[in-house]
Amino acid sequence: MRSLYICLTLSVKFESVLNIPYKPRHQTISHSYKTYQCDIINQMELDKAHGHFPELIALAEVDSTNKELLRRLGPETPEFFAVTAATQLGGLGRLSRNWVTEPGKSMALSMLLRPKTSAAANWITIMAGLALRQVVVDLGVAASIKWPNDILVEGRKLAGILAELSGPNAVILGMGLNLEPQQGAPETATSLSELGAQVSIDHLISLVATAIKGYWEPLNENPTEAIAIFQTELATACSTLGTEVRAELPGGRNLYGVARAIDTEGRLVIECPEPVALAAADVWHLRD
Ligand code: BT5
Repeated sequence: MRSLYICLTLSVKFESVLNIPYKPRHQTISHSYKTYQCDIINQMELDKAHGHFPELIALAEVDSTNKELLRRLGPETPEFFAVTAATQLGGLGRLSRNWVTEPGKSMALSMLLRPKTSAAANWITIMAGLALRQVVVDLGVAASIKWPNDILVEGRKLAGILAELSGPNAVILGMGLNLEPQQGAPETATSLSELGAQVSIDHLISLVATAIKGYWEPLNENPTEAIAIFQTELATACSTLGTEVRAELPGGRNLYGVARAIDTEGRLVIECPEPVALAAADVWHLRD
C-alpha cells in the first residue's frame, strides 16, 4: 500500500512538472513495421551509433520512434535504450502535431531516460535542447534554443524535441533533426546541408548520444547544481531570453511580453509587465 502511494505521488508530481498526462498503457511489441535491415538502414551505417546505447533498434520505417519505444518499454528496460528510424509515417510533435521524417533525410531518435527526481524530469526537454544545440554548434552552425523545445538557425527550425512521461521514472525523449531538405516539411524548416554542414546519420547519432549523456548524467545525479549551470548557459544559448514574445497558452489565451528568465523548474518567465512563469506554451519571437 505504501509503495503504491509513493508511486502515485511520484507520478502526480511528474505529471505536473512535465505537463504530460500520465497514462500507463499496456505494452506490446509491434511487428507491423519493418524491423529488418533494408537498404536505407544500411545507408545509415549505424555501426558506431550502436556502441552508445545498451540497445539501438534501427527500423526502416515506423509510425513514430517515441511510440515504438513505448511499445517495447518494460519495467526493466535500461536507461538509454533507443529507437531510430529512416522514415516516420506518423512522427509526433507536441499536442499531436506532426513531425516530418522522410527516408534517410532526418534523424529520428528516441531514447529512454530514468529520472530520479521530479527536478531532473522537469528539465529533460531543455537539457536535450542544450545538448542538441551544442552538437549543431560543434558542426559549425550557429544555432539557438527557442523555449521550450526547438533548435533554430536564423529563425528556421532545424530540430524539435518531444519528451513524454511514460511512468513514474520513465521518460521517452524523442529528437528530430533535419540533415537534408524534405518535401513535406514546412517552409519554416531548415536542415544541416542547407546550412553547409555535412554529417552522416551514424556520426550524428553518436554525437547526440554523447552530448545527451554529458548533460543528462549531472542533471540526474545533482539537479540543483546542474540546473544552475544550465541557467548560465541558457543566457547565451536560448534566443527566447531577452526577446519580445507572444505565448499561446494551452486553451488558446495569448500573453505578450519580454521573456526574461528560465526558472529553476524550467518555466519561462515573461514580463507582461508583471512576471508570469509558464510551464507549457507555444512561443513566437516577435522581435530579436
Ligand atoms: C516538435 O513539436 O518540434 C517535436 C518534434 C519531435 C520529433 C521527434 S522525431 C523522433 C521522435 N519520434 C516522434 O514521433 N517525435 C520525436 P512541435 O513544437 O509541436 O512542432 C511541430 C511543428 O514543427 C509542426 O506543426 C510543423 O510546423 C513543424 N515541423 C514538422 N516537421 C518538421 C521538420 N522536419 N522540420 C522542421 N519543422 C517541422
